[in-house]
This record gives sequence, structure tokens and C-alpha cells, in this order.
Amino acid sequence: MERTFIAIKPDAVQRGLIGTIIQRFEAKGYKLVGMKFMNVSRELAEQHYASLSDKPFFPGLVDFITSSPVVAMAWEGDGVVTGARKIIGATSPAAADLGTIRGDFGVTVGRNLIHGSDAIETAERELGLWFKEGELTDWSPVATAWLYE
Ligand code: IDP
Ligand code: MG
Repeated sequence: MERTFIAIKPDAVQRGLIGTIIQRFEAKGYKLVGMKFMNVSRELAEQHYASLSDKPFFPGLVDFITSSPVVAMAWEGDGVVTGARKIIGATSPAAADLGTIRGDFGVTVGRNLIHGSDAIETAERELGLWFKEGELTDWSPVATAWLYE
């Protein structure tokens, strides 16, 4: 089954939106298989955003992600990588549709509340970066039979 990496960023944590954000993934029917509340080291932030290292906003992005705790999560489900990106919305909250997390709760791209892997290969890389062997927990929600035929 497909898995993706989701992180609730410092702005959403500080604004008291952890529960609201998790609720959207839970209510959709995805399965939580890993979660930790943590401070992010500069090393991890730089590795996570390595593909953006030449962007002008990169230093500010690393400062932001390391400024306050985040909630790092692994979610599982059929098509979860693409499905989670739909729940999250477009990168800029100004462009994100209402009904998405960024569209409903954000106003500016530098404070867009949440991260979600953009492809299956990216999800594998990011889950490997953020979670150690044994930190992900497989389990069988009773609702599975009511979510999948
Ligand atoms: P994504 O988070 O929707 O996948 P990316 O293009 O991968 O978007 O950018 C990663 C993160 O970098 C964004 O979520 C946002 O936090 C930050 N970012 C992207 N573009 C800008 C910008 O123009 N100014 C400030 N921060 C940006
Ligand atoms: Mg991205």
C-alpha cells in the first residue's frame, strides 16, 4: 500500500491547527502509520529541501522549518501521495482552492502550513529521511473493510 510523508509546519503548530489538519487526513480514510512531534535540525531541513537549495527563499525556508516544532507523519492509503496533495492544495495559499488546507488557513507562500511529498519516489526518500527503521507502525483499522471493497 502507498505511503506519503506529511509534515505540519511550525506556523500551523503555533496557530493551534494540528488537530484540524490531522482530522482531514483521518476523515478521508487514510491510515496513520507514523507520527512524531519534533524540532528539526538544520541538517535535516537542508536535506529535505535539497532540491530547492539554489532558490532565493531557501535560507529563509530552512530558518522557518527549524524555528519551532513540527509534526512529522506517515500516512498510508490507496493513491495517498496524490490524494494528500489535493487535501493540502496549491503551494501558494493565495492560489489554493477553498476546501484545501492551504486555501482555508493560509495567506502567503512562505507560511503555507503543511508539507506533502509530491511523488511516490519522493515519499520514499522523505520517509527514509524523517523516520528511522521501526518508527513506522503497521496496524489494521477496523474501518478498512468499509473503506475498500
Ligand atoms: P510544495 O510544498 O507545494 O511541494 P515546493 O515548490 O516544493 O512546494 O516548495 C517547498 C516549500 O518552499 C513550499 O511549501 C514553501 O514553504 C516554500 N516556498 C516555495 N516557494 C516559495 C517562495 O516563493 N517564497 C517563500 N517560500 C517558498
Ligand atoms: Mg515540494
